[in-house]
This record gives sequence, structure tokens and C-alpha cells, in this order.
Amino acid sequence: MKVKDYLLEKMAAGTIHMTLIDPDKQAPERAAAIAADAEALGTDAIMIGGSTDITQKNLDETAVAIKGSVSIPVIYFPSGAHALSANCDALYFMSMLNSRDVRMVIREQAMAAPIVKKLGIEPISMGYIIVEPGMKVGEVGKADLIRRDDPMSAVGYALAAEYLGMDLVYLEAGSGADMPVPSEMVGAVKGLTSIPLIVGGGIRSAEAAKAAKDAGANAVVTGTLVEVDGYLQELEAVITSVKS
Ligand code: 1GP
Repeated sequence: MKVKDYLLEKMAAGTIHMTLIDPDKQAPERAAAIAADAEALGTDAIMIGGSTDITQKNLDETAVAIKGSVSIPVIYFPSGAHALSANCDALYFMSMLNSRDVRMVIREQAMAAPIVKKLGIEPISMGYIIVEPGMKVGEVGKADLIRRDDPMSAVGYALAAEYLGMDLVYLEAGSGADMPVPSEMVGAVKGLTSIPLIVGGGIRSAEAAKAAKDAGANAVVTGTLVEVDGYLQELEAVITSVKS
């Protein structure tokens, strides 16, 4: 089964949880152990990515290690065309829609596309929208951040993603954000679009995960949560609240 079909099928049945692992943050063996823990607790897919310091080497080594430790899909969440791995099951073929930099909107994608074709990696198209505070990804992506009090701008980009034929749309507050995407914004996007909505950035508690789900997220992503020792309890609480 294609990873896209797996995700669509799962999301049709209820909100899913995905665990983001940054290859720059730990050794591959550690990444594999985190992925195995997350799978055991019920996460639905592993995403591999980070805004900075992703190399072909740390990406490949982390992807191979994670693939060896889980049976759920492993999806690459790229920051550009400089590192692309055939060791993942799929990659988000994504455009940062509210970037001021045409490189982030389409040029990296044009460089990556022939390589993706040659490697035979499954591309899953996704519109990526950066919301305040945006964190590192907003900075390196030169995003015109969506203001937290401006849900209709997020709706505009998300609807544009849908009309451009993208499979998914992702509202991103930025990894490590002190506040997740506001529920009102998640709800506004959900109410006016019909492609699956992924929400991430700054979700570190069961309450925040539940708020994203209740507002209409089809998928909740957490990353930073698993970068601290003793994450099991909180990760379990987050996954349980997403899936209950
Ligand atoms: C970042 O949305 C993800 O792309 C995850 O964010 O690291 O804050 O969980 P956190």
C-alpha cells in the first residue's frame, strides 16, 4: 500500500499522530529506539526532518536505523533538495506557501523532483504554512508568518493548496514553539477546506494535542517531546489524547 493511501485511510477513521525525529539531534541508534517507543505507544508514522544541519549522511543513517526498528511508515520531511534519501518509505513533496523566497516555494522542488523520480521515492504533496512564532523554520524559510490573530490568511493559503491539487496541508507553528497553532485557526482552516489538515509545532501536552484534534486536525505532529529524557509518559498521554 502506498504511504499516501495508508495516511488517508487512517485519517478517514480518526485523528492520527505522527512522531517527528530530527536526525541532527541524536545518534541513529537513539533515533531508532525513540521510533520503536513511539510505535509501541500507537504513533501512526515516523517523520524524519529538521530545519538545519540535515546532511545526506545523518539522514541516511537515521532512516536506515529507524526503518530497521519499526513497521509503520517512515516519511522524510525535507528542508531542501540537498539531502534526499531512498531509505524512507515516502517524502512530503512540500511547498512553503507563505515563504518570500521562491527557492522554498518551488525551486528546491524543481531540483529535487528528478532525483525523487530516479530514486523511486513516493512523493506526497503538501502545502506547508508557517504560523507565528514560526521558530527556526520560519526564519530559514523566510516565511511571511501568518499572524496568530489572522485565521483567514491561513485559510487562504490552505484553500490555495487544495485548489492547486495538493494532498495535504500542514499548519506549522515551528518546532519548539511556546504556543501551538491557535485552535480558532485550526478550526477555520478545517471548516473551509476539504483536504486533510496536519497541525504541529509546540504541542507538548495531552491538552494541547486534544485542542488540535478537537479543533479539526486530521493529524497531530510532535517532535520536541521525544528529545528530552523520560518522554514516555508524556508521549503516551499525547498519543492517547489524539486517538481517544
Ligand atoms: C515541527 O511541527 C513539528 O515541524 C513539531 O514541532 O518539535 O514543537 O513538537 P515540535
